[in-house]
Amino acid sequence: MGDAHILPKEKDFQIRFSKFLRSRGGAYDYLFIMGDLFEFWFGFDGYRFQNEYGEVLNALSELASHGTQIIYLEGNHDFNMGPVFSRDLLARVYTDWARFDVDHRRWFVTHGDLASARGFRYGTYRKLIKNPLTYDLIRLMGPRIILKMAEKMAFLSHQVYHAPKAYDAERYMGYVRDQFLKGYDVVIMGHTHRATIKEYQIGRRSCLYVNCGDIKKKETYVTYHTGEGFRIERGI
Ligand SMILES: [Mn+2]
Repeated sequence: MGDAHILPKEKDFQIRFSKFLRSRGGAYDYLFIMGDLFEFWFGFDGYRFQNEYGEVLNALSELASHGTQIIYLEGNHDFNMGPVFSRDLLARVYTDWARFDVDHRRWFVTHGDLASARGFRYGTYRKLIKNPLTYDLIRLMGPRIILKMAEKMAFLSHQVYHAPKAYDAERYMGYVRDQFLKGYDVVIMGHTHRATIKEYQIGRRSCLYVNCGDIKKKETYVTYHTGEGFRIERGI
């Protein structure tokens, strides 16, 4: 699941979403959070985001204590998820992408912003933002200032990222195809907010593109069961 872009003020959704998470306690071995679960996150040591997202974090913590391993793929609204996610929720956090070998198939898992650069040198921009120096600067400013800034920027980022054609579908699918050509059998992404399961024939190999959609507005997510495969789920 991913791309909920939860705002601190959206307490009603947070309560509803938390109930959904709690209802899944013990149901899954793994929870892949595909990025951009929150509208803004920068992990400061010792800052636990309880005022902003406490309800959701407590529900995730309960899931983890029921034995679900959380895996977090950082999106373009997520920075330094480690302090809360790795430390408190014992999640495995990946900044760019990850490979998993599941039931004899190779999965490539990433948020998707790296795939959707619109002619703009997004990779360079991403490295500039997601680097230790920038993180030091953000730490210097501290959570109070940064969260205020993020609140002001939320509107702007919504215009940039959530415009109807904010991503280049052709480029995006080109990136997916590149992963198939590298030998991956399954490519799992988020970012587009469009839940998808689609098969591609690459030579003799049958490959699968999976997108979890968004769990807030469209209430879609994807499950995987050994022996059954992937399924788009609707409604939380
Ligand atoms: Mn995104």
